[in-house]
Amino acid sequence: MKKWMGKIRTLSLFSFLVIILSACGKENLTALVPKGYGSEQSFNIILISILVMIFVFIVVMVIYIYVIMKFRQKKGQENYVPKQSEGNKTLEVVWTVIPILLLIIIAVPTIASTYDLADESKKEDSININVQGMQFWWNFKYTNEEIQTSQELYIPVNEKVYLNMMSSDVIHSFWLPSISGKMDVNPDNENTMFIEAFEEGVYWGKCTEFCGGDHTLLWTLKLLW
Ligand SMILES: [Cu+2]
Repeated sequence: MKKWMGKIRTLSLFSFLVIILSACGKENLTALVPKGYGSEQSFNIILISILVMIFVFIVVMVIYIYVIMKFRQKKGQENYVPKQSEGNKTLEVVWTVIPILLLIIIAVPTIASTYDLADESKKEDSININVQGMQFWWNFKYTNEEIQTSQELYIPVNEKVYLNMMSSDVIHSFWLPSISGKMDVNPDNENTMFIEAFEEGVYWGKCTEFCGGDHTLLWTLKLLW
């Protein structure tokens, strides 16, 4: 088989996979279309990180291509040794300081939103729900109302709702990708996080800890208004 035919076959296979896989997933089960407070914060940090990475990629590629073009060996220069730049203090300072600045650009919003999402100052005056993780389902107990639900969690729009989470067996991880970040649900200590949704709808949740054989089953959870 000719070489180019193999390349075309590989390319067709990958194009086919891209088309098929791009339709995967459920609506409201993605952190890339944020519809809640926590997921919006995560999404903004993802965007900042991608922009920083694109900036680094472009700068590196421009320098790389420029150096390849400008400093390639010319005819008659086989034994020519160009001026060596090792130990150049200015260059070393520049390529140490630039990554530090880029990391600060990512770190500041990340740390700010980590503290923001851990804020419990409004917990007392908000709806509190005790979440119990089990193999393989979730139980929701509204602490101020005499209501319990399982698998379906109902909350109001644009209001912070605090989830006090514990597991009755193994470690689970509670995640509503469109609404919030993840939180581990442990058997021996209570973890708290708040969720706030911006739009009415049905959202889906996942346990992201491999909590047992049936981990992949049943793990859909609805948020209804
Ligand atoms: Cu689980």
